[in-house]
Amino acid sequence: MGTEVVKVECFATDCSDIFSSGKTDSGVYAVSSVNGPVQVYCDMVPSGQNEKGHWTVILRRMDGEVNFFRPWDSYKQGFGNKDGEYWLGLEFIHLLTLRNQYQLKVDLEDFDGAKAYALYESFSVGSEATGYKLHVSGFVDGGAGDSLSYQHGMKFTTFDKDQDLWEGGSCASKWSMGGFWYNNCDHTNPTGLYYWGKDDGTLVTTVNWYYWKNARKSLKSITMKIRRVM
Ligand SMILES: [Ca+2]
Repeated sequence: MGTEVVKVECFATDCSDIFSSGKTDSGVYAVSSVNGPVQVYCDMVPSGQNEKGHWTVILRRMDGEVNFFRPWDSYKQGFGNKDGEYWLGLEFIHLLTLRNQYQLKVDLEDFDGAKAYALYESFSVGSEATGYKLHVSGFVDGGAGDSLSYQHGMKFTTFDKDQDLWEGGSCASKWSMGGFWYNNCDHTNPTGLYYWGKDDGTLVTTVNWYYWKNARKSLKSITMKIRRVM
């Protein structure tokens, strides 16, 4: 990991504001929240012509450095390293998507170097009173297939707070996975167990995105990032 560089932009609500202020390099920035500054990683790299970056990263797995098998409070508040692996926090994500409309992009890379993405034109997270319910729609295929719509409308579940539809208990607890919007249980689990290499595509616990390979193939990296619809 490189040295973390924090650039405080207290007026900014997200990476779109950071970008608009003229800071066009990817990196860790501080944005404002009701509880003071929050550090986020801003991905400013455009993914196509006529497109600017300014994505606010909400989840990133890339090397297994951070333990994601954590309780409800951790997922509510956020954890990890903003220049490495982290989860931004449900409360902050909820407040962001409450104030503005966002789209979601999920970037994937496997251990063979292949890349793909999935885009959702609309993304929001409800309040804690709703169970931080996931709203995701408007899938656009970037080669990855749609592994998230199955979990649309689901409440958030951790090993110590079961709000999923699996009757045998909590999906997170059963499979030693991190918190996520589980249904019965999932077609993707970005907070699953990190495997440092290839596997046979059958382990449900690996960080995976089922419809990319039609298999539970362990991913090298997965990034979930959101961008305000301007
Ligand atoms: Ca359950």
